[in-house]
Amino acid sequence: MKENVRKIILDCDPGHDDAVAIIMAAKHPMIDLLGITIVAGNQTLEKTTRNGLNVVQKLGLDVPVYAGCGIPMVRDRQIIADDIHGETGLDGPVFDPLTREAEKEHAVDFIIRTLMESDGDVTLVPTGPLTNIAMAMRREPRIVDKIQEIVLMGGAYQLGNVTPAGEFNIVADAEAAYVVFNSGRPVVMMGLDLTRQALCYPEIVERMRSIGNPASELFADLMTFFGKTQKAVFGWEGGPLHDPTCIAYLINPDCIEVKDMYTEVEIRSERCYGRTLCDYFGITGKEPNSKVAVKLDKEGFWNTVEECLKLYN
Ligand SMILES: [Ca+2]
Repeated sequence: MKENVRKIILDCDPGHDDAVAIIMAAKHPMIDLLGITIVAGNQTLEKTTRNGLNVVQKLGLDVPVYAGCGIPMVRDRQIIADDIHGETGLDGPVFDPLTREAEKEHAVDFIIRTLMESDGDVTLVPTGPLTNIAMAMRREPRIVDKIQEIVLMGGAYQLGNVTPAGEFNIVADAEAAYVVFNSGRPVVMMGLDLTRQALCYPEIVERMRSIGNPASELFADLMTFFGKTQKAVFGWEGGPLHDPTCIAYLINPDCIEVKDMYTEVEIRSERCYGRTLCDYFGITGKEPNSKVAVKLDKEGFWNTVEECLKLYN
């Protein structure tokens, strides 16, 4: 039984959907959440760190939180997604005054230390820009062979969301994404092609709220706000639950169909900067370096979300 437990580091930029990923990962018996590392993305590092701490404090989670990188590796300006996540980066729920603090150790150092001390059995789960992960790989290249798998949210083989070509997490630090996809370690990519199949409609919000515990209430408060901004920006009736698809894949891989593809990240183009070029048809003849998610079993996915929320009863 124990060998089915996945040790993970959740590297995130909370963020509404990141918050749900934290909720799902923290209590599930198949996941051993070693730490939460924070990166700038949906909001500034100061705000995303605060948001991560607010979530663990609210739910009384005994998991360390590490602040990481606040600016991308190469690009000059950090892009944020305040149109989607609001001024705080986690608008909607009301949190008590914050007393939880981030660990003293830098997120990049924690990632390196944890991997170097491991038996090669740690999976990285990045759900924000890939700055922390790429910085760790460059700072200590010996960690690369120690990574069991990288299950990330980012990219798209079809349509982007911050540019026609690009998805937010990759565009926010495409050089970092380039490093990660070229690392030689197996990457599982939950891109927009998949996450747009995970629209959290109002009836799903109510289904989860009716579980009636602190986690389900937080989920519902988060998704109610997220649904409003998604409708304003993209015209959808529900927000795509991007980041939690990574956690669902680890718990219930049958609910997500993946396809082997060679993927590289465009870093030189002006218009297509941050494009994930996923070779769906194998046109390049290059050996696949990624499993790209293509199809979501919606009922299986929502059942997994529900199962995770019920663990807080
Ligand atoms: Ca995120």
